[in-house]
Amino acid sequence: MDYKNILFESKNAIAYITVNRPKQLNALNAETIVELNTAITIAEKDKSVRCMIITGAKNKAFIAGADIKEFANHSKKEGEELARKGQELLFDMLENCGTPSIAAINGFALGGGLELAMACHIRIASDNAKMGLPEVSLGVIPGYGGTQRLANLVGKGKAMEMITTAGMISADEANKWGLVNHICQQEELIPTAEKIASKIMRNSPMAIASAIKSVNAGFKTGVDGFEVEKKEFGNCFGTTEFQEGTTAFLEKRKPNF
Ligand code: DAK
Repeated sequence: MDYKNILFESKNAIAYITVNRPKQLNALNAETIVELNTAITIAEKDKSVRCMIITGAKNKAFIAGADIKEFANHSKKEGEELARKGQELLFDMLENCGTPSIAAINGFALGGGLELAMACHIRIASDNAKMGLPEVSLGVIPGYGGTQRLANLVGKGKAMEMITTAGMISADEANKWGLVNHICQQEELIPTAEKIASKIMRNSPMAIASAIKSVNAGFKTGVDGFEVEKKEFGNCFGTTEFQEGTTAFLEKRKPNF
């Protein structure tokens, strides 16, 4: 598969997905969204891939938002359709993907860029990173799930402030607010993501996928997260991974998932 806007490689059970438009600070255009969807779908289907790390090329930006040149001329109807399609194609599918994803935020993560990071399961940032949802400064609102996911992550009050001021926050503030889980120096960003990935990869992929589904269920309107958890818990029983996990414990050895 040839990609124009992203780099995609799998190594040691990790899929590395890098948005590669550094001249535009890795701004997300429609083609990039389709390529990301393709890469994530391939990574999810590949059972040898146990974790994804998503980042931006070079050291200035993770993703500086949706490509402003591209979305400047949409009509009202097109806007709603594109938001719906984009959310389904990339942001929702990434959040609901059974393979865990880590956003390695290596610089500006703005607008659609922060929305993509928020759709990942875990976020870490380099200490130079800056994050914000500046959409209202352009006369739009976050359209890729940002109003919902930011409020879920940092609480309604802080989300309201970030969205209505259109301001940026530092990596340090993002860490204090719970928007990112860890911060580190830029050269440590990918190694830190890999360390988290290696911890994840010791565990049962099937149970991880069930856990992701259960956690996400609690944030969906009209879905009872506790019910989903009970069902997913039950589904784990009788699986070879559950057998391996419990047998390994009783035999005092590491499980081989
Ligand atoms: N789109 C297109 N090009 C961008 C860009 C963006 N978002 N961000 C940066 N660039 C380009 C710049 O135009 C510049 O290109 P040249 O002029 O060199 O050709 C190059 O990247 C370098 O940028 P700067 O020269 O501006 O670099 P600085 O260091 O001076 O400033 C900056 C860095 C990140 C503060 C600045 O570039 C900036 O403010 N960028 C824009 C940030 C922003 O407002 N992003 C968009 C947020 S709104 C939708 C759903 C969702 C959305 C849209 C549509 N639909 C459903 C349709 C989401 C919208 C957003 O993301």
